Amino acid sequence: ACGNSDTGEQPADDGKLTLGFSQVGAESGWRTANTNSIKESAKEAGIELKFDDAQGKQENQITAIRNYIQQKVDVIAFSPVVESGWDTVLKEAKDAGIPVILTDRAVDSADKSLYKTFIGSDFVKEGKLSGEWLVNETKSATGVVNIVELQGTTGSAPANDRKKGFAEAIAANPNLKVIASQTGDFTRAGGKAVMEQFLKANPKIDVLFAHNDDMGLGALEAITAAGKVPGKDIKIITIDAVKDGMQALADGKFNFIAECSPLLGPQLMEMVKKVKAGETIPQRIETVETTFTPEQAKAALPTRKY
Ligand code: GYE
Repeated sequence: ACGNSDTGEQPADDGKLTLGFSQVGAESGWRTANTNSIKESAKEAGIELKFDDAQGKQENQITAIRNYIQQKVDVIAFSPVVESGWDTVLKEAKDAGIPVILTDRAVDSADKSLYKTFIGSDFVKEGKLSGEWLVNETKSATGVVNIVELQGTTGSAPANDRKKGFAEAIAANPNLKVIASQTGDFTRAGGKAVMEQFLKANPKIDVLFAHNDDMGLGALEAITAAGKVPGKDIKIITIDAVKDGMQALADGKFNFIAECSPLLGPQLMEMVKKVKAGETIPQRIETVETTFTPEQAKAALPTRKY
């Protein structure tokens, strides 16, 4: 960072790069692992990190980004809670000459010059892989298969894209029907509360598709309380593959998980350095990930880092 700071803070004039990062919040196990990854890798890379937790609110993220612009950080990175509504603040950063990197979630801005790159998963693919597993699992089923869906945070890229990918995949079998779909906001409490309503309103639920592990874990409580056996009476598909989710899968309470890696820190720090050095970087950096069955979860758990 350079120049005088009028915020009362000491400017970092030790030659260190300063990164301002605005995080979504602390809604899930995934998010905690993501925050840890960013903090640890900043330290390892010798980058000074200014970190803000927006508590799930877009307006808090916009405020944090404006503060980073004022503080003249070298690079701004953030995980946008929802997809739309970013053009104005992104233009402000661009006009101030501060490069922006998107991590984890995308924005829907038409002007791609507003950010340098987007590092993160292909959420449509995660939804598709989940749906394809179900199509294969139910290929010999004769009657209608009733599915309930717990969506992530309304308006967020992972909720929009996972829903889309799943719907596209299950269209392959007209017997697969989504009978209810609502947001559980990516939290355990949300997953539990919405699953309770689903169970009350629908006597026959065959499958739960939850947009993340945490909502699936919350739903487990509702399912058990309703006297049903998770993983058997109701098959459960989730996304993320954090430790608690993997444990539920290994225990046979979940049936399938599409992985979404939260370990984005090292790539982010690498790109921060490249951007500052004036190197061109790819517009899109896609995270490599896999899927897990119960057997694969058992094998992977002992060395799972998050
Ligand atoms: O799947 C969920 C978290 O944006 C990929 O956000 C992330 C999602 C993740 O709350 O657990």
